[in-house]
Amino acid sequence: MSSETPKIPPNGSKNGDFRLSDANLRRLPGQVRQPAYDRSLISPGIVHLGIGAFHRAHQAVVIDDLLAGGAMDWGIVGASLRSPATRDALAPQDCLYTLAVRSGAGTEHRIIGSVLANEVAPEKPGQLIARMADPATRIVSLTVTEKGYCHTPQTGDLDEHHPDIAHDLQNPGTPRSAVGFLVAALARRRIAGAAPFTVLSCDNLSANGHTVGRIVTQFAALRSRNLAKWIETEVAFPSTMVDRIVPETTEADRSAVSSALGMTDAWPVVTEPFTQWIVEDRFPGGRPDFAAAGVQLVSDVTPFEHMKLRLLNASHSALAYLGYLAGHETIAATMTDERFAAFALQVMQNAAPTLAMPEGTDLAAYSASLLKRFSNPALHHRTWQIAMDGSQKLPQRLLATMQDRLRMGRSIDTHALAVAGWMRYVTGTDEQGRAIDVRDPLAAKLKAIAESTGPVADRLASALLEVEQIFGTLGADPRMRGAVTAALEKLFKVGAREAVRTFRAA
Ligand code: CS2
Repeated sequence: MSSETPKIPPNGSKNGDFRLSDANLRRLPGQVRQPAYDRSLISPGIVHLGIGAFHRAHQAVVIDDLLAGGAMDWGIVGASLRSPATRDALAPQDCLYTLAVRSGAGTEHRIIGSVLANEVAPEKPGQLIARMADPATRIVSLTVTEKGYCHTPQTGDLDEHHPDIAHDLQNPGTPRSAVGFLVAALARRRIAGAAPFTVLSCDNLSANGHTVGRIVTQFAALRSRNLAKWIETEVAFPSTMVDRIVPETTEADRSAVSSALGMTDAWPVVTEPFTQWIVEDRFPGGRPDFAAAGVQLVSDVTPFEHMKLRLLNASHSALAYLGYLAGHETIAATMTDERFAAFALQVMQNAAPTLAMPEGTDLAAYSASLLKRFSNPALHHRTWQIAMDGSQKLPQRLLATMQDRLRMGRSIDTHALAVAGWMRYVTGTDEQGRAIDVRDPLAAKLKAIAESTGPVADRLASALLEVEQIFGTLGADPRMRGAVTAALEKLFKVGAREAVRTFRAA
């Protein structure tokens, strides 16, 4: 989810005089797949909050398929809640962009046309609320990342003291947070006597639908009891499991894609061949025929969500912290060290007994496919990018599994090494003494803790385990303290590479 404005001249003069646009589609090389529908006939049915790379490589592609199948009133209006960069890059391109699917076998380019407009929330918050309040909007979906929910990850409750939440309660007509926008638009619909939209969270949160429903209702209750009641009874918040690896787009990606197109695309997205979307089928206001585009519709997404968070995202985070500390820039590079790959598999295998999957789910095959995906040499997925926002990610990725394993009387040593990797990482200094650019809403607090304890494993581990927003009651468990302290001691002593290489679970 890029935030930098791409350095592309507005006239696209890097690649001849052409810029990707509706008018220039006819100039594209034959092998570049194009929207198979007349874009001028499409109208919006979805507002998407947080139009970053992930959305554009995942949900927007599904919608592109559905538009080609005739679902003409399900186009997307994207919204950025912070920066105008996406709008600035895509507006001169009629919101078209390239999906570049990369594997060892090469790259396939496809132009996606399902995004019809881009709102920039801070510029015109009222306009975004009006779009969401328009009865034509039947779904409001979100990819605002874990921290975008302004909640306490450990409990799933709204963080009433979050500065954006405090602001939005004071200024309900000009909100900043996703939650503030959802509640403002729902309130508008309620007053107008209109049916609500369905809220579709597509972030890697545990029980994402349930969680966003709870946060929205808690926020609404701070405004009006009746509004909260109406939301509770009328609004559907289906949970979803989303999966596609989408690294941040780089300058190199932009120029490679633009060369392949023979014209400039200021903001393509680059991804892997794999894509999966599992959605709970609760859409009182209607939905497109998702299944026609390969989306799996289920009545309860929880087991799949847990499987993905505890196998994919957990091992991803483990590789990110330990791989970064060992000097690896990308996940694929980390995976070339077979001890790291074995460690990632061990994280997955440790999570498996904590899952209750529907019959026929083959977790071993799923794990094997994850290892393959992580090893995709064509994806430049930085360990640093995945290491971001650990305070928001650890609970659902690693800690929930540890809690379950402790309950089952099993060892937590494998996960403890991953958590210790995070602790070592958030000290802000790497193994060579260089600064780490730690991005996390709690970065300052974590750094202050690390400075106060110094690099002393037992003191640092104890102090970090006391951060309740992250660890809850697990932090006080002596078995947790013991395992994490031992792992951190080892990390300080021998470094991440050696700690992983010599790791043997008890
Ligand atoms: C990654 C995810 O950045 C991260 O934290 O673990 O974005 C991951 O790539 C996706 O969830 C894959 O579906």
